[in-house]
Amino acid sequence: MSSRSALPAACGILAAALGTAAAHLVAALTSPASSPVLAVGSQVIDATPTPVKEWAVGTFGTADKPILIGSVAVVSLLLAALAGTVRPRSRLASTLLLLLLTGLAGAAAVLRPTADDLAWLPALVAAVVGILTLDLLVARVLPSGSAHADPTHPTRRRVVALGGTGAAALAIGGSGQALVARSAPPTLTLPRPTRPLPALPKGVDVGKSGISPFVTANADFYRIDTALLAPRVDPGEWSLTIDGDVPREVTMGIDELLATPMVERDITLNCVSNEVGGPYIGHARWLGVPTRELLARAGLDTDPRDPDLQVLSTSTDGMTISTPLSALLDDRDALVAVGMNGAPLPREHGFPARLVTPGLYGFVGATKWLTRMTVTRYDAASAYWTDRDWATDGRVRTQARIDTPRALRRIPPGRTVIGGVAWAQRRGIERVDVRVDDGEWRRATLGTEAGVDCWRQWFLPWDATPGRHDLRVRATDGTGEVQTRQEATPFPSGATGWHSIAVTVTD
Ligand SMILES: Nc1nc2c(c(=O)[nH]1)N[C@H]1C(S)=C(S)[C@@H](COP(=O)(O)O)O[C@H]1N2
Ligand SMILES: [Mo]
Repeated sequence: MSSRSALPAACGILAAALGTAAAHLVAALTSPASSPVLAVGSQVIDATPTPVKEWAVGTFGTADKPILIGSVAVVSLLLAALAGTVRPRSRLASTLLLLLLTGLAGAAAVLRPTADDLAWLPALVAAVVGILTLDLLVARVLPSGSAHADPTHPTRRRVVALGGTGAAALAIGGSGQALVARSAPPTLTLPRPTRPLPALPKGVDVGKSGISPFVTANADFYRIDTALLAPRVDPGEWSLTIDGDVPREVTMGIDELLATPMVERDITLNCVSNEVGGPYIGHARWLGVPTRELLARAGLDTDPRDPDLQVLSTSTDGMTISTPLSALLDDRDALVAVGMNGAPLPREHGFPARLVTPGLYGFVGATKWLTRMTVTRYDAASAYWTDRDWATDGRVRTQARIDTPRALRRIPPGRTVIGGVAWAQRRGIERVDVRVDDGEWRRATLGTEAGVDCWRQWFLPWDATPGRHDLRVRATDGTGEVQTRQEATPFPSGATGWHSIAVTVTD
């Protein structure tokens, strides 16, 4: 870019930056999710075809969101630069471009499922501030009257105008961000369970370093959701409604939910998008009310055992998830959970209440920021992932993962430990076998069984000899079925295949 066009382009970028920053601040005060970059980002997430999303999660992992926001920002800045570049030739074209840009952001915000009455406001602020700033900058920075005058000598005036605009954008956008992150997070006091669980049996942790701890700390628990900004739900304003094909609709506030007898359950939760050997799994002790008891309050006390019936649950951020009605009525103790490892749910994990359904991947059973459960038929209403062609039968597949040694590591020769975790929720893990290169399958030692819905640690001592080795693992579930070696991608119903890694043993 020649310096001739660099100045107008810089004006465009800075004007858009100031507009966006002002919009972010206004959004922070009125409706945070309507901030232009967030609103556009959320629409892009929802509109992204499943294969592209799979590729993004597979390639960037949980960094996919910052990368998405960055891409939206880059594209917007390019358009803003263009608006600046055409400005000396056509004020109309430049203004129309900025209106297009902010109009898209406004439409994105207004069309969000959770849009509130003020969702349009931040985009309007962005448009007004952006257009006025561009006018002012152009008047100060570009030599008046002619687009062809030589703009290459940066005067003090130019530096002050451009630098000042940039600094203002940073300060205003920064205060908006500080406001969003501000106030003390809402919290609540958890009741004691009426049926507390005993402490975990000894030996669930086998005591070998490098293996994932049996209980995942809340701060280390994987997070998967479509929310660019984890909803901040005020428990005082929260409610849960059970409606649809039920004899009587019920709505309860947080106090009523917390006053309902609570149980504790040890449940391993994992994501259908997890690749073989992937990180999207964790284990927690959950505190909550069995969904069976909540559905009974709505008059559903027997399981119709009709596979066409679902519970369509809705999150405060508009996400919808389909769970087979049977899974919420049978004796597996699916929960509306409020506690996770002795603490209220962290905001990222669904505060104040979420579903947890043993044996089902999170995308069909673990609605966070839960606010509504609608009993209906699969053909009468479809959930977010269903519309994106994911399976509705989200039963967890049997999997084993090698945690130690780490893939592609160099380790010294001699006695070491191969170890990891294996899971097959609802069926349990009966055995795990490990194979080094083309050797025999050898049976690993298992951690104590804590229940069929819990993962199990496993390990096998290994006398490592110099050279490169392939390590492979497979689990057998509680029904005696060996984990299939057939490889399948996460889409549409969960990855299968054996986890294997390569390590180099030094001499
Ligand atoms: N509201 C909402 N709930 C959601 C999701 C979501 O995108 N939005 N994602 C689901 C998916 S795909 C998974 S795997 C689990 C993950 O729960 P976690 O983030 O607490 O580990 O939440 C489920 N609940
Ligand atoms: Mo998931």
